[in-house]
Amino acid sequence: MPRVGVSAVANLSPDNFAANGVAVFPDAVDADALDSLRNDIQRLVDDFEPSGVSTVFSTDAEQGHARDDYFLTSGDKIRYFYEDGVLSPDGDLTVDKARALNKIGHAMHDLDPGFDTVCRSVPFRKAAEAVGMTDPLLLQSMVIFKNPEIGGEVTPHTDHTFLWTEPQSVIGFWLAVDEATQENGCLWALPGGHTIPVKSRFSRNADDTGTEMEIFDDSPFPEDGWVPLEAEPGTLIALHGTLPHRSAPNTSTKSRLAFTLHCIEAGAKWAESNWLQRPTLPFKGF
Ligand SMILES: O=C(O)CCC(=O)C(=O)O
Repeated sequence: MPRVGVSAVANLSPDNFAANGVAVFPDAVDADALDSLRNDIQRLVDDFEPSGVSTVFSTDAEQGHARDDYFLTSGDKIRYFYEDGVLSPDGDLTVDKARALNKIGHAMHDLDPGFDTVCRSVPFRKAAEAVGMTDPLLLQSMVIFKNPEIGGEVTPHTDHTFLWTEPQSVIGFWLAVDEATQENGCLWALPGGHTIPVKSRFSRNADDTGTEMEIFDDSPFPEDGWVPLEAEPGTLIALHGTLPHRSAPNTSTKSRLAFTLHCIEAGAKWAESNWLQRPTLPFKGF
């Protein structure tokens, strides 16, 4: 399998995307567009009313179904998801709402004009083109907070596991809004690892009441060859759907805000058993 080392991160250009499964676009989004995105994110955080959601996310076992439902019906909505451990047993927030958030998803790109503008802007469109997408559809958007001292780990995974098409077609576009470093939990990826056969598939269970993870291969991803994708604000990173990636918890005092957009090819079949369904919103392109 082709691999590059840490010192070769600079070679993760779109020209090598087929070999690496990851491409870095430095300075893709300019400072004004980033400021505007920051303002849009802040507006969503300000709009967020924790009271209803905290009931759904209470640790009470009876709330499990409501929690699954909140997630499973979020594909065509704008919804808020907490970090683990931020709720008391009664379902009350133990930290400020802005610090408690893990992410917002999953349809800002179609429901909110500010996010629509950024997602359908030249940098995302050109990046999709540069990594070989021919007829991309915008599938899901997420604000990923990774807040200081509370933002959790993202364990090694591939996006195809969660966003399954036949044939595989998903590509993730990850935008650094804040500087991302090893200190505050930057992305790590395994260049060339997209050639490893997919190990698992996450989907709705047979009676559509929750989700399940089907395991095809329970061996771990290789330990060697991972590279830290440290990124300045405005850097866009494209991740092939079968490319293993992960990030560490943010134990620092520095914020690591990121925004992601996942796209699929219009010609690929979107699985009906995928967790993400959009009954009220047909997929649209750029
Ligand atoms: O931002 C992160 O730390 C993880 C993002 C990720 O896994 C993804 O966009 O697929």
